[in-house]
Amino acid sequence: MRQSSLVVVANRLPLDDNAAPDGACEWRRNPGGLASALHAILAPTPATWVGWAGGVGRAPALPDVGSLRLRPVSLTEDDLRGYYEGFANSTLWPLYHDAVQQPVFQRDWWETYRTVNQRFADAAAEVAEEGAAVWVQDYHLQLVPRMLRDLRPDLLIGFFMHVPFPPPELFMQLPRRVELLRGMLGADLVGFQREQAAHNFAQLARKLLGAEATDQTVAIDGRTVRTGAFPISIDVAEMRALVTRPDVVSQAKQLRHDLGQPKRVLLSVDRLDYTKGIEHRLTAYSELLRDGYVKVRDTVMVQVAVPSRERVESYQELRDRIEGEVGRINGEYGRVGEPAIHYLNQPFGRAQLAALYQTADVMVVTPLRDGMNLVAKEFVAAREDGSGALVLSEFAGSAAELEQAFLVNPHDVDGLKETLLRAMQADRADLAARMAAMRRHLAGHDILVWARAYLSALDDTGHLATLTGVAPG
Ligand code: ADQ
Repeated sequence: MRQSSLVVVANRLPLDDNAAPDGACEWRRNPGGLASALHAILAPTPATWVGWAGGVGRAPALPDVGSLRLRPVSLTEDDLRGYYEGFANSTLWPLYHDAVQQPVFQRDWWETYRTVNQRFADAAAEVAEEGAAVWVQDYHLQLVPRMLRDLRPDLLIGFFMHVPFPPPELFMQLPRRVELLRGMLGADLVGFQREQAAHNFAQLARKLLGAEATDQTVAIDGRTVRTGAFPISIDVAEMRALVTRPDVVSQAKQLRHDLGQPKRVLLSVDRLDYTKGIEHRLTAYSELLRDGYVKVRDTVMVQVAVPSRERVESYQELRDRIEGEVGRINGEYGRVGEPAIHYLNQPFGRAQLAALYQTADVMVVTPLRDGMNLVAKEFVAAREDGSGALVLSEFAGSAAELEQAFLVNPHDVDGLKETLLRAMQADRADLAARMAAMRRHLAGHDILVWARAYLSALDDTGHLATLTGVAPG
């Protein structure tokens, strides 16, 4: 068994589902955001990624991707239901997003979640060399840090939560709250998107475990676990390279032509998820059409909603509701050849997404709650000419950084309508000043800065830096 000095453990492997039979495979740009986030740093580092390859049953052996080794973890149909669709995505996901959808507490899911977490921990323990750093990702694998510490006390263990970490009032609802908290506390460093999450975590450690905790450290079992905010970002250079490519520029022009050369294009790009606020947005837009503030010939809205978690009932219901509403709005306000909303329920390549971002005049990112939201950052990075407006929910982690966006509370539909109008009518100089400030921020806070900040905080002794060559910032 080949071992690595840096191991990433995440639910999914960063692969296409259908790697070519000759073994050639590309980085998977899956709609989940995590793979796109880690792509930039791992490519040049000799590391192993432990994760599920997709599909059920025995996982195939996978070839390396450049210097990255892939260690697949297999899941059965029952594992998928109990661990992935059940505990992770029907209990934790809604609860961590302000319970905007009622979390489901089904007792038999827990055992599967625990067993699958153990399988990931065992796989990580197997591929990590002596003293290696293991970086565990997200709410699917909250028990892994402790399991790994029990197996391999020599390891440096990091955990990063991509989604919000909720306040005690919500977390306390979880039947397995103590085990989940203890699981995370197996790490040396627990990272979050926002300071508030580290604060919530400290409060819970005090309340549930009687630990001594501040917003920076939790003392437990004679160890000190460090915590902190590490807001994730995107590969800014990649997006900038994409939008200057001649084929992408002409694709963007073609898109605008195909949309009927309207005065304004509003764009939203989301995973089809109830946390993304798609329904609130549609309500606001349809009322603007009804009240005559927006005319179909002048303005078009493009809603890209990439299919997600399609076997989970609440996602099927959401899709039906959204498609019903888009149909109603187009039926009522569209004309022949001129729909009010262009709805696309399909995945896009990176170049296509870049062209879409270039086509938009107003980017509408209005989740009800979101750990970060990379789409907002991708849009800003794509605006090489400094034009365009970003309407951004206060409840997205990115709002703390992109302060010059048109910030909005998406629950307040009247406020949302008013903000959409302000963004549509803003003058160019105002928009340019806002965009310039956001682009400056992003230029200094890209994915590499994020990864270096996290890894150098994890590796405060500098041990890992010598092993991997991932130099701290
Ligand atoms: P997500 O909830 O998936 O991520 P987000 O951060 O917006 O949300 O990332 C989505 C990614 O998927 C983006 O990179 C986007 O370009 C891509 N994408 C969207 N629609 C697509 C389409 N139709 N085709 C192809 N790609 C598409 C979770 C958390 C977020 C957190 C990220 C990273 O919920 O809050 O920002 O992880 O930590």
